Amino acid sequence: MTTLIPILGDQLSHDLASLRDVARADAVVLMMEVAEEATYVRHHKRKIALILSAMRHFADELRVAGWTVDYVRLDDPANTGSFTGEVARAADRHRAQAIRIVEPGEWRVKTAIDGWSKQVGVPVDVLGDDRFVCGILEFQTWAQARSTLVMEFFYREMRRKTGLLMTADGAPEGGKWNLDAENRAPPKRGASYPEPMTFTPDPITSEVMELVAERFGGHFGRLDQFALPVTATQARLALGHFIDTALPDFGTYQDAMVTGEDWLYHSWLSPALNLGLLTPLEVASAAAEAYAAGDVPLNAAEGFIRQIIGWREYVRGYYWLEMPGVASVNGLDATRALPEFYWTGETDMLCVSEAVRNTRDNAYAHHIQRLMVLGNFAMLAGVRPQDVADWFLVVYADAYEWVELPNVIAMSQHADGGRLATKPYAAGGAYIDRMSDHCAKCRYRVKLKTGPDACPFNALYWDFLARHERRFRGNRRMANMYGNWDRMKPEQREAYRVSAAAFLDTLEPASPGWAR
Ligand code: FAD
Ligand code: DLZ
Repeated sequence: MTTLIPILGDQLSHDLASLRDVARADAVVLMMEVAEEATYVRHHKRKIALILSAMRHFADELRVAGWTVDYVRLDDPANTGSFTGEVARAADRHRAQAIRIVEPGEWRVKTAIDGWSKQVGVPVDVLGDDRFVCGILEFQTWAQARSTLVMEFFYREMRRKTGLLMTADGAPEGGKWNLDAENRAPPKRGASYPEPMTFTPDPITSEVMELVAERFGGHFGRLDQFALPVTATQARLALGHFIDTALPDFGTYQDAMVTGEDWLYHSWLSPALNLGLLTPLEVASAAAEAYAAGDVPLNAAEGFIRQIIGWREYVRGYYWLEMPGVASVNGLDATRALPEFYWTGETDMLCVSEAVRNTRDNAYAHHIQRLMVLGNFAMLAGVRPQDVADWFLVVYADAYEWVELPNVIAMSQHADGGRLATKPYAAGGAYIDRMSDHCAKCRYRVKLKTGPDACPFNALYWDFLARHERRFRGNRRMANMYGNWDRMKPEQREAYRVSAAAFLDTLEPASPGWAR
């Protein structure tokens, strides 16, 4: 009896559940390069190249490990272009009597898989993805017992579950669960930043890059200067390099932004993590070990581990809890089209143009660029959350809907009515000025509140609060902001609103065809 084991492009882990407890002689692993995955949104060229190269490397590794791998290439003339079409063809080719697959990372793909047993005529066994620390049902049980989904409490459960940064008597290392208060320093003047580890494309990656240039040349982003890890071995080297060179300062400067510095002390490990080249536990454990060895301070190790076993696991749980509804929510009734400069980078706001440049050149931007610049601007300007979500899904090498959608719709756009975040991540120019060196170099003047030379974030911020006053005035966490608004003279309030309207009028909507 032949069991067909489809492995999707973000399931590149040798310890994948579907590869366990099955005799290699009775199984065929199916890997499929399909056009639909590259075009359901028009992914960044670098992201497509990363996934195809990592898939080809992984298939070779599986063969060396003794698996029979049926690998369908994108340029195979018989390729149907979709997972369902390729699974049906392969089931036929191998006379498969069973299909086993690990649950996918996207609702769209889950819906397709749910139809396979009927369409293909073979029973399908869908296994849980135990590469995550928290299972989908486990998160649902946790969520059901609560009225609000506070990440911090979920994170503590994950610390207890993994034992990471826990003392022998079950207390958090250092006495506190969360050291975020120590992790908000502005960038240090004249600091130098570690270079992330880069990997020169080998023949497999070079071949894929040519294919991507030919097939998807019109998609957003730069393809040259590809430097990402495409195998687990490379990803582990990158992890070790990050721990040695950047992790010690990761916590303190986690929220900083510096012109021309694309990674600062961030790890750039999300593309490899989300492909499955690294597991979250392996990455978080490496940080905990560096702390135990005295190589990194607690605020760095804790801050980093919280992102992995806290936020990353939490947004995945949230995605599967809230889908499919959360994909179409629009809690702030935002209707504006995404501005064209999200694709071209052509804006005088230096913080924005820098973040778009990083995005275009590297298929990357660090968290604060995503949240407090690109996401914040879109929310303040009232951009449709689904336009924003499409953009984020296209442009980042680490973007899969399970992690992208909650971060965009719920965290950055507050479009879910505050289920994930109790208060919107809204900020004016003063925040960006405090956390970056951008404003000093920007053509807009951050200290000016209104008028054509004022930083647009200033008027947009107050205009946002005014527009949503009914929704947010009663929010205790926003009382200070409305207190400030109330203390302003009516002329000042009016000037903010006029200035915001004048700026919003200048925004050119994105040309169609960039994302879909
Ligand atoms: P580091 O700063 O080094 O952090 C370490 C790791 O922690 C990351 O690699 C990542 O795995 C994890 N992490 C940190 N924050 C989050 C978070 N909020 N959610 C999930 N994991 C987190 N992350 C993605 O992996 N894919 C996305 O598509 C994505 N879209 C985002 C969209 C918006 C609007 C926002 C605000 C955040 C988004 N994030 C996304 C989360 C975060 O910004 C990225 O994980 C991080 O920037 C990746 O860079 P890094 O590996 O250098 O991260
Ligand atoms: C993103 C992506 C792309 C561009 N191409 C492929 C592909 O050709 N084959 C594949 O198996 N996976 C690809 N992926 C990743 C899938 O979109 C991802 O595995 C699913 O969305 C589930 O998360």
